[in-house]
Amino acid sequence: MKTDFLPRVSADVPRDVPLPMALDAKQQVWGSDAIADMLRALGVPYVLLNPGASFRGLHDSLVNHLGNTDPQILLVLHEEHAIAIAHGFTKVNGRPLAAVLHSNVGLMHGSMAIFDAWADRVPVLVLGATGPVDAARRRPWIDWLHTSQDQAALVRHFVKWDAQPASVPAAQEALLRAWRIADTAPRGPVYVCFDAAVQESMLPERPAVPDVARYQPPQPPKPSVGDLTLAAKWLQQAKRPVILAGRVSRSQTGWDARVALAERLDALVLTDLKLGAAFPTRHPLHAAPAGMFLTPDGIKALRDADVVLSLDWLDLAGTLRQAWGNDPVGSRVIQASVDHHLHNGWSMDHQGLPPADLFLACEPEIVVDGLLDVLGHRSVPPDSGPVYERGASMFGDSIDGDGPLSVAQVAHLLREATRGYGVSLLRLPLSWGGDMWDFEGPLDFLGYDGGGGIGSGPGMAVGGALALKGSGRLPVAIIGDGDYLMGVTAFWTAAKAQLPLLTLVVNNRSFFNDELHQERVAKERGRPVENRWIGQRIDDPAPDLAQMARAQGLVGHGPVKSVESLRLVLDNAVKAVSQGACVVVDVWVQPGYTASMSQTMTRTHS
Ligand SMILES: Cc1ncc(C[n+]2csc(CCOP(=O)(O)OP(=O)(O)O)c2C)c(N)n1
Ligand SMILES: [Mg+2]
Repeated sequence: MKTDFLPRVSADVPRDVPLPMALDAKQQVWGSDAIADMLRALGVPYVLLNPGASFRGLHDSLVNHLGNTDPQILLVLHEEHAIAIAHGFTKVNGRPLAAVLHSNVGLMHGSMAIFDAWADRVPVLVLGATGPVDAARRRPWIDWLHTSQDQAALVRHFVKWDAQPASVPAAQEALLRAWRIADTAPRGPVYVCFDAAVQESMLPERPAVPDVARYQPPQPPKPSVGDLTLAAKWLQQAKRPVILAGRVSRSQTGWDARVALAERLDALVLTDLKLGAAFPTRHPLHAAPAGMFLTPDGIKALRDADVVLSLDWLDLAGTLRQAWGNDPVGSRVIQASVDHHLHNGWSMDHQGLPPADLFLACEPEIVVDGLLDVLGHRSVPPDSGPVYERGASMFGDSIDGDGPLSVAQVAHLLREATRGYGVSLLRLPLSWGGDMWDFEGPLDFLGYDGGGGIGSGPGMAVGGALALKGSGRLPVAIIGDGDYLMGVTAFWTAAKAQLPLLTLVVNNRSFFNDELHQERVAKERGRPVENRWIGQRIDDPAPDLAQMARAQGLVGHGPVKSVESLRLVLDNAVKAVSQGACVVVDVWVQPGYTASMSQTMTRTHS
């Protein structure tokens, strides 16, 4: 268990309290002190929260029993941000955080972000509270409002496990179990709800904290030798093997192993812009620019494949369908995934059911390592080379044009301004194209939010920046104006914690994705396409996005409307962020998506 605590990120320490607070035998100990001790024993570095009376006991214990150290409280302005920040943090380094959500209303606020973390297979220790379960102990009115029967039912469909322990020992056990379940693949959020009466019960003595080392997640399963040998044989004998690099880890070792496997097999590799960077995009075996959907080059590579190795690819069935349409899938399919353990009858986030001629129920890294162990040299030379020209959309746009900026131009100017920095793209907008930026390592891009919840971008960017603080990398989030506006108050936590972060808002003054949907519907129905903007445009008045950043203590620039001014602003912004500033740049861009994104995204139900 990793119990090395991370640095404090802001200065909120309790006054007049010796830290860490010394406990002597005479001191009173409360139920929530034991819960806080357990969080410390688990090695939780930060606890995101917005306060609420239902967990005033736990709040007091974090502050006055533990001295707001290990874990440290980070205050958020909305519960959705608490989860999104934890989610973004864990995407970078795999380490789960805790978020405490006030009884029922706080959990309701946090629920979209919990769904996002679930769909992204990212662990979050979601803690909550209820008014006293014992009705005789409830204060009039408000404690009754704070109490729901089976509160976890609000989120049970998209957490891996939940509990409402009725005593302190049960709370310790629930935390140990929750932590282990959350951090066992497929990973995901868990929810533990603490009865206010348990938190506020006085204990006769400080309970012993269980030894966390004895409650570790299990070792990940390995494929059988027979299955590995068969997979290796198919791949080795394939003429045109394709690797679909999907939900893989952020580890450099895993990255290097994927490259080695692709090279050993001469396999073309496809990647997915919904997920974090998984393969070097400039590698000759990277077959096509990543997108939210397969691009035409990707479709061609997949359709030509005779063996497909899916490394926990997201929506394998839908992707194969993009290549094969209604024809039976013509290649052999090897699936490496444990995702099926999470599938339930409520959420369709498991996507369609893919064929799997060989199903290795293991995490992708384990399968890649296993294959590298058993693979010999190729017996048949590959008969296809790389199929796409890189950078087409990036350089297709003239960089010095006078008109409104395009997203491709913004990408180009950002690349210029960040030359020499190790950039981590924490988020990319829907209008991004996979050939606008090259990925050279696993932290170059962190992927999307899993659940498609607009408003997640700011919080997840702040979480990513928290995890990268002090790493020497330059955290950059590029987000849509709609996403920014829904989640903008998450940035206050970044200012408070003094996190370096550059956020570019590619501001098309619209929930533009949905303009495309209205356009598609209008065309189909023979109705006026010109009306597609109604109920979509965020204009007249255009909100002052930079001002919203400044109002929360960040540096805000913009609106920036030309190549020249963006060049200047970005130079300054990058310098400022490298020296610790948290900066938002509002860039006005013309609306537009890549062709394959707009076509596939808005396709009709036929
Ligand atoms: C919580 C939530 N509400 C609504 C949507 C539907 N939706 C999908 S994309 C989108 C537009 C996002 O706007 P913006 O971030 O500005 O990106 P743009 O489409 O303009 O590129 C909306 C509203 C959603 N995904 N999530
Ligand atoms: Mg927009």
